[in-house]
Amino acid sequence: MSIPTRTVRAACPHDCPDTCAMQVSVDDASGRVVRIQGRAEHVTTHGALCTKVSRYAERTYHPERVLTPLRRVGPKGAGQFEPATWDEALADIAGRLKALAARDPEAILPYSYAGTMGLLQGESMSARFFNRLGASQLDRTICASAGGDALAATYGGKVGMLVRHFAESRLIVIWGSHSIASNLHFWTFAQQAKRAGAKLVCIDPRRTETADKCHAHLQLRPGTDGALALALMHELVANDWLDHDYIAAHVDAAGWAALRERVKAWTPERAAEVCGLDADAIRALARDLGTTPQAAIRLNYGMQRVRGGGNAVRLIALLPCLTGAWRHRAGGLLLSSSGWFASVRDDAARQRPDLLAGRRPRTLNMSTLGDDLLREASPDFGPKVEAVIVYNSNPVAVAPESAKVVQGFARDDLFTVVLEHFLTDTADHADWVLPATTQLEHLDLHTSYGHTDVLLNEPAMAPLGQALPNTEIFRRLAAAMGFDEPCFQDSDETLAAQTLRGAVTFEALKASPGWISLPIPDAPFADGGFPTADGRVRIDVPGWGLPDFVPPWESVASAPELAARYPLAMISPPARNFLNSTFVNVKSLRDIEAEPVVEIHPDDAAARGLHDGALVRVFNDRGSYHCAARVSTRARPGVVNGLGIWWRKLGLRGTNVNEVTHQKLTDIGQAPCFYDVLVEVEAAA
Ligand SMILES: Nc1nc2c(c(=O)[nH]1)N[C@H]1C(S)=C(S)[C@@H](COP(=O)(O)OP(=O)(O)OC[C@H]3O[C@@H](n4cnc5c(=O)[nH]c(N)nc54)[C@H](O)[C@@H]3O)O[C@H]1N2
Ligand SMILES: Nc1nc2c(c(=O)[nH]1)N[C@H]1C(S)=C(S)[C@@H](COP(=O)(O)OP(=O)(O)OC[C@H]3O[C@@H](n4cnc5c(=O)[nH]c(N)nc54)[C@H](O)[C@@H]3O)O[C@H]1N2
Ligand SMILES: [Mo]
Repeated sequence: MSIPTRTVRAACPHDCPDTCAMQVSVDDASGRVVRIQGRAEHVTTHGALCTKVSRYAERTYHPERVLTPLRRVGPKGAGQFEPATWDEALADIAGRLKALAARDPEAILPYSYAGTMGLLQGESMSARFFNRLGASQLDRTICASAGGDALAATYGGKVGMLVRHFAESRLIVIWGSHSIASNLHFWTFAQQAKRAGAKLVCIDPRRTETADKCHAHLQLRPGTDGALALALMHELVANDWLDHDYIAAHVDAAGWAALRERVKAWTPERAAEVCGLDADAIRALARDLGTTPQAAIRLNYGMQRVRGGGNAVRLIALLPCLTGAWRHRAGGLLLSSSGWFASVRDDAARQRPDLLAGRRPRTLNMSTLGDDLLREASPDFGPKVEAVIVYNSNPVAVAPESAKVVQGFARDDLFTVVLEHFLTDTADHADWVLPATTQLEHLDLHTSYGHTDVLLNEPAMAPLGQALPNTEIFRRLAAAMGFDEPCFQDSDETLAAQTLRGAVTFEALKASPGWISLPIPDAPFADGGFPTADGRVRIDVPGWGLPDFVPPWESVASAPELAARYPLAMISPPARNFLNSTFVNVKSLRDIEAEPVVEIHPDDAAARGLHDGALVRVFNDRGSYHCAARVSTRARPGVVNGLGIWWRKLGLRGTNVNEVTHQKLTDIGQAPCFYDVLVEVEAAA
């Protein structure tokens, strides 16, 4: 047996709060990666990887990896390509982009998200390229901007508790998160707390495996979290479970005086009606929050994918400020930790907004891609989108209202370039597919939105075939375009050095075990000091006013006429063994998920004559998709759970759950409302 002789420090690149520290073992003789493990010494990773990422080598060595540039030879969407050389690809792409840019560079749109969360293979050389070009800018809203903007307005930044301190909490409220599936390494700390006697409460319309393991589950209607938060405040006030000293010292006084009036009307009975909960369950939760020191909330992004998601986050974020839970390091709230990295990340040095040279291109919202690809030029829109360059994202599968997204990408007059590992649904629509490296094949740096460490990812193996890092692809494209600024020659090492500053430098990271923890106080807001202008938590936000309950776009209560035709609310949280649409093509993982499913409550199934396993059609005016019915009390009556996000071509009849989602946006942050949807379900013909 050959013994691996080399280990490489790595970081998990996926869009997940855990950002694990990994160790990659490489067989020295063959140069092949033979094993990927979690680093035992890294506190949050603690030696454990999820099922998906422990199979990362299977993904890298997948026989269907794209390993040469591919030129389209069939109709758009057919996925028919022929191999080409890099020189041919770059010359053709540069020629097309130059011609467009000569007319109007804003006709060119970058489209990317967090396929890798790496600071280098994400927005570094790519951002320089599009800034220099003067292309349209992209507002990256598809995941977290409702909650993120709300949190930043309330606390002054995307900051919160340190995740490891949840292990000491006495009460943990898991709010809008299926932690076991999507934040596994937080769950480990929650388990420690549970073993030490803590109470765990889950707030989720779906009875997830996480909910099963909590002491209480508030199975509310989707999009009603704001009403619940208002009723909790009502109870905190009514029972005087308030930390008056903390409020006086650290909370926006006028805002609280006004909000305190508003919550008077939000009795538990009123919220119970809106949320579909039992008023006593709301009272019990308020009592727990108001009387347990070391009460912690793990808020997550699942609850903000609805019209009122931003306001709900503003309200929930206030709860630990009213009870003074922040006084203890195991109390408070964590939605995102990404704001803690502001002092060590030099985004301007990495992305070079100065290359815009005074131009101010329009910004398009990535969540309305379907509409925007179908728009003609107009004075308020600007030029028609004539080219899209996609990297680190699979919009045909993940963007809302797929029918329009597909129709847009099918346009014969749209020039599409996709940097990818695989022929995804989006790559199938490309004029050119360019082979990108995976995390095992390139250098990168990572910060996190769930913990507070900066991680190093060293390349473990040579790139397969002709694959290149995103950075190198944009470097070569810049050269082909004739961009001669010296910053387009910066190597990945140079980019890495430019990216970090202050307490964490690239040199220090290279000399570290593979990560450096930010120096953050144990109980960061015990004495207030929120990163707002005056250090106080903000309730009344200029331009927004006081936070309030904002009802869903689509629900039985808020859209009764629509609900007469489409009576079921649908949410579409991720399937556990996929990461968004990544890993759907890894057979061992797809085999665990077996087929796309919609969970439906036994009463709703019976009313429609559906049995478990039946092939069903889920539909509304926007579209329909096929999947198997899973009759289960994991679904609330009146709510169906369409687990995502399948590749269309690997699902049933070439569609997925985003056929029925819409492009209306959240109250704050211009984000999509994936979990704010009405549908009907019927047996499929
Ligand atoms: N295995 C796995 N892990 C992932 C991902 C994945 O696809 N697969 N995705 C990653 C990404 S991109 C992200 S953004 C994070 C997301 O991580 P989280 O923010 O934790 O989101 P989800 O796990 O999607 O959890 C969403 C939960 O919210 C519930 N939910 C839906 N609507 C509502 C509502 O109106 N109110 C409340 N209270 N709950 C609601 C859903 O039923 C679901 O259980 O996870 C990351 N981790
Ligand atoms: N209905 C519904 N829709 C949703 C959601 C939902 O819960 N329900 N969740 C939403 C959320 S939270 C998010 S974050 C978005 C996610 O949407 P996306 O960001 O599009 O995420 P993925 O589907 O994982 O696609 C990422 C792609 O990037 C590629 N990739 C990975 N690394 C690299 C690299 O280094 N270079 C290049 N060139 N490519 C790379 C992968 O192969 C993969 O195809 O989806 C959203 N869509
Ligand atoms: Mo996300």
